[in-house]
Amino acid sequence: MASVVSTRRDALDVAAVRRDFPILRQRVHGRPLIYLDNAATTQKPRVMLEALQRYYSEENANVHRGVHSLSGRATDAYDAARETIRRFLNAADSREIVFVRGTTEGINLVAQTYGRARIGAGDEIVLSEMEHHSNIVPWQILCEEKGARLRVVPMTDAGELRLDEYESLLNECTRMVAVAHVSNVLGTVNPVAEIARLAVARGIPVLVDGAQAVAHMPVDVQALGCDFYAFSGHKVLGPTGIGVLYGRRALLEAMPVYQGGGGQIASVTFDRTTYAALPYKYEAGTPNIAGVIGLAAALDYVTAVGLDRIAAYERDLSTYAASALSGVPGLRLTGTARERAAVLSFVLGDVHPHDIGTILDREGVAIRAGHHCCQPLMRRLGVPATARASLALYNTREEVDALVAALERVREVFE
Ligand code: C6P
Repeated sequence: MASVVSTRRDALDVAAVRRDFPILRQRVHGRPLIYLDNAATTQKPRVMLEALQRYYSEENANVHRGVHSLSGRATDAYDAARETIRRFLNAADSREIVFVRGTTEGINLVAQTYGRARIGAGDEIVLSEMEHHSNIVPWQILCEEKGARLRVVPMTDAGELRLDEYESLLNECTRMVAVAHVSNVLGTVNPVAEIARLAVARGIPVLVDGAQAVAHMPVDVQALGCDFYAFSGHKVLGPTGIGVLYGRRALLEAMPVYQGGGGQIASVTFDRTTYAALPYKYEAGTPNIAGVIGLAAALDYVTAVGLDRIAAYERDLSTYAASALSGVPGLRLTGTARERAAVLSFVLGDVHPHDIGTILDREGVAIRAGHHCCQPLMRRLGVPATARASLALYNTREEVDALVAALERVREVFE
């Protein structure tokens, strides 16, 4: 369990949290590591690492297959993890939780199953201008195959979706709305409950890309009213290679299968295959058992710390960071929406973001530079790339100060 000992009403004890993350003790180029690349992937708490170690050293066996004790124990842990994830998302039923490799696969699954069955020539899929390639390309592949087309919700210069424009894009041809919960570049928290309400009222299903939300705020898929919600384990303190697709049960029941293979069938003859019940119908092949168990441990950890508390802590830290960064001469933040998560993208004069990233690395500060898999958004912003600092529950004001000091070094180099 998390070593964070305090009641849920207390503020987050960041020093205690930091002790739970062994990697944060290391030095890079002789300086303490300041890890501000959490939107790319988060660091892992000891309890998660121990869960992986325990699984492989004490419980390793295939699930839902063996009659032996070890397989029974692995199966119990695997099934219990699904229930942990159901609770984490407040899904109505654990059969609505499908394990996938990550957000990307979750979205591809919906495009290739629901999309291929229900979307045809002349139909429209509504996305937003700030989507990650993972929530564009799978739909584009589908559009090319079916003769459907993408419609794009524009945003304001501050990085807020134009809900009036969104509503006017919904029509009798709209077959899907797919939108990010939180932008990985702008930090914008989109009003997905409102977006879902407007679509669902017209009978249009809504997929939410939750990659950048789940580690930073409580997520309740029933309250959001969405039909699908996808996220990646590695962005919420869990392992890589595991993710979750939540799907509303009636839709998952009706959709065709995704991949075929062992574990997802009811019976097979050379003439015909019938499929297993939910969620196994979508989970062909030996699953990522260790990943699932590690993910459940990670979610238990963030739940123990408290997502409300994490959200409040990160809001405060993000406000501090935005104000500190704004004080750096020549620095311009891209993304100033009113509702924002702790993602801060910026440009600094005409210094290339890759040069910023490289110089910051020499100071021990890890950020990301590039297009962040959002090339259409970069075009909208009128820049080829940005530098991005993305914060998590273990980051501190001192680390933000170190980022600002390191940016001063960048300015000195380029003056
Ligand atoms: N964004 C970033 O540095 P995967 O690769 O499947 O775990 O997640 C894809 C993905 C989907 N949607 C959003 C909003 C995302 O931010 C990401 C991953 C990382 O911003 C890597 S490009």
